[in-house]
Amino acid sequence: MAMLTWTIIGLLALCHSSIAYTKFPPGFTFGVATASHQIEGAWNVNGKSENVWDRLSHTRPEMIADGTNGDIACDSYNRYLEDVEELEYLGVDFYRFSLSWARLLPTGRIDHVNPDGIRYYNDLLDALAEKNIEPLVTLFHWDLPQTLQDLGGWTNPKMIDYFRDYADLCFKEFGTKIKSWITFNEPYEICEDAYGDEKKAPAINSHGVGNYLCSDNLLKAHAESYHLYNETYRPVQNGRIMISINSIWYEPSDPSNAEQVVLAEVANQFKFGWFAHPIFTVEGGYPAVMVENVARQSAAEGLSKPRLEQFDDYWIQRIKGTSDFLGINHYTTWLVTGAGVDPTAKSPSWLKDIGAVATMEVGGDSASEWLRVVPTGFANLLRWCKSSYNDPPIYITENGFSDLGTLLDYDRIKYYNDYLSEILNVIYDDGVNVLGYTAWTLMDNFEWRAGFSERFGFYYVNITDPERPRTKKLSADYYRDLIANRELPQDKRYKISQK
Ligand code: GBH
Repeated sequence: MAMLTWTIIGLLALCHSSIAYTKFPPGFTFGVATASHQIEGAWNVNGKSENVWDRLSHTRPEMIADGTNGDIACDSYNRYLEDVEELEYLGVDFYRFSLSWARLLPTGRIDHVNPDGIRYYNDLLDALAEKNIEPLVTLFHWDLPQTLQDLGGWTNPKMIDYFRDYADLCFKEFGTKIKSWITFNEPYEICEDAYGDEKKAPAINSHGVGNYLCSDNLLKAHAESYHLYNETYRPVQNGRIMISINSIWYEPSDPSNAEQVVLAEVANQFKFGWFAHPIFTVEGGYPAVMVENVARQSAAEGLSKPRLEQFDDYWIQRIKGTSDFLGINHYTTWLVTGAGVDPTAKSPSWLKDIGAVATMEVGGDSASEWLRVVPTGFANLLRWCKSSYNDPPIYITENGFSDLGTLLDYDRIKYYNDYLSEILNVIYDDGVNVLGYTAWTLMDNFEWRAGFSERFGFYYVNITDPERPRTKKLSADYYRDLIANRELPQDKRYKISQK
């Protein structure tokens, strides 16, 4: 009997290990990401104007954890060839980086193009082409020209035209070299953290109001630049264009608690659905539950009009379907514990409008308070995206892990390994159409309000040395092996035991 039991356990173990996928499907591509303000430096050099992060870090340095700023950052403006060497070592198929609006258009508007900005990005693009690394380029990764912020930034409807003009310039100047575009990086962070709160520059903190003005304008600006590309540039340039939406994925703390299940879905609609629903669903527009909740709260506040209103039919149609792929930035999962107002919520606010309380007490930790290690949450998010958005083709446009900068970064390796393993699970078991993966990030860089205190890179950057030397971490070798073999590395030196 004992013998039989052991045989069965052995067989089960065998079966189990044979379903731990390690190989990526043919055609799956790998890249690594950065963003202009986090790496370039040269903040006031050769015609670049001030952006909202320059302004915040210079005038309110106490708002940056370690008092650093993006003045020099990784000095990629001068050292981009070192960046390209690192990319070559990793062996990536593509490099995701962003363009600095204030470097290209110092007034923010199209009236004056800065030739040095055009030159800089052409030099970078040529260096990438020489190494056969495809560019995946973000138009807006948070560094708004201060001139446009002075006019209200994303709360001003004129931003729809200004962004379209900026996109037009980029398509025209770089479109023969760039075949893959991302309009916005993480609209949630822009609207909620920067306008509805003070977690990001310009730190407007117009909670419950500015955040929704922002989303109205940002989604329209996205749609207008998509249509411009689609109608004017795509026929000759043959590229593709998408948006990258970020998630904190919410799960019920107790999956058998029906109220928590419903509230986790509400939270996901407020977070991911806020920007995904208008673009990726058949009906379009903001999620119904979001419109209803904000209307109910607004009425209770005695307002004659809700703080967020549904788009009219023209805009619902105009915004719908304006992304060739669903770009997902994903790092972590939080747990919904029940109904109510989160104790940290301001009034009014997006957080109060949700009407749910969440906790970060889940998974392993990282150097970032908000980032908990929950690989299964990634699989759940991806399955949810497949069913909520009609099985879209998906690119993971960011995923990564922070520590304090150690070179033997086993925790980062394990994070990548476990999250990538979940991607394989959903590809093979659930048919989720994930086509590519982007790791955040190439090298330690200016991590916004965390400064350089939280580090996400494959390369360590010494920011006390003017040469900004970069030192390879062990995770760089892990990612290089992964890409070379299109398979999760098994090598003992990474200290990961495959399932
Ligand atoms: C990405 O944002 C960015 O695109 C990238 O530039 C950045 O360097 C990278 O991730 C690493 O952070 O605890 O309530 O203050 C990730 C989005 C930003 C979501 C921080 C959670 C903190 C929430 N995350 N945010 S809170």
